[in-house]
Amino acid sequence: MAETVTTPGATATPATLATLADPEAGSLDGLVDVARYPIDRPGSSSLGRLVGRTRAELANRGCATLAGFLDPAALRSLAAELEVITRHVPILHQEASVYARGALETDLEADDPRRVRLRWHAGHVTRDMLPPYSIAQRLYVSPGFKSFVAAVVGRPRVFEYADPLAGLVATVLPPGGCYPWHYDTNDYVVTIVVQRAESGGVFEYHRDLRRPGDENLAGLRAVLDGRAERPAEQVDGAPGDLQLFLGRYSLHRVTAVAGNRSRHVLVLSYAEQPGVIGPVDRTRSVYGRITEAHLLAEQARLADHDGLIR
Ligand SMILES: O=C(O)CCC(=O)C(=O)O
Repeated sequence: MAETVTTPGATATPATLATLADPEAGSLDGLVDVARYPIDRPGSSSLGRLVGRTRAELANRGCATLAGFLDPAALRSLAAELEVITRHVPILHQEASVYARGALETDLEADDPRRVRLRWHAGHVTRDMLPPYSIAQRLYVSPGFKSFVAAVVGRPRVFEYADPLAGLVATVLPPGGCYPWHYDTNDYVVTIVVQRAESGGVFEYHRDLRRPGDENLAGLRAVLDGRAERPAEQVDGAPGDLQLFLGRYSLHRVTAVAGNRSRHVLVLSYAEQPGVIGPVDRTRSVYGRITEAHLLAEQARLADHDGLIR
């Protein structure tokens, strides 16, 4: 007889439970086109070849695209889920620098390009808005998916964020919306296009504009002034495509959305250590709000501060 778990008003079978986010289960079947992208076959030569190809593309272009990564039915469910949730998402008009770290900018010279404030016009479906049965949550916690990301970025393991808002978000760009030039706080980010704009809404980047130990302020100034040495690279992914991108060193943006349809992109971020919670100033600036976890993490960081800038 099938094992059952009784809840008020419902009887959940193991099959029902398997449709909830769970890092001990997390089957990829029905989420990812595993026939084309065999990330559910650890140790197989087909997965080894896929990892090798993706790593090479990331190394050559600073960005790798896996076309048609999501299973078509999962993509339809994800689009429908986001369509409902985005009705509750505040669309913010803000100004922030490429770091969105107001607290660190006040000590910089007035003409420092790191102080230049750019216009953001976007909303975010944050992780706390996504139910555990959503395709987004199930994919984010899946061990097979995390192992694949770790293998591609050359890390032994990657961890989910502990941040209640960031880590798993969907960017929502309404008609006229845009995401200006910025750097990410984490080394790499995984995105999945869910709904394209009618036109515009194109992802652009300047590969490795900064490097460890070199902020390249002249290069940043040139991009912000519209006189970059080389044109930005562009990626205009189709719904269901997965993109891996090195956003800590490559300055990037999304161009203004034209037409009547909003652009929705799922953004999955992983960290190299467990327990990562974003800083209060950046979280407030990007998402328009914070949580108690952000305040507690900030207090812990301050208590642990040795007086040096980090
Ligand atoms: O919406 C996108 O395509 C990318 C969003 C982005 O730039 C980011 O999350 O850092």
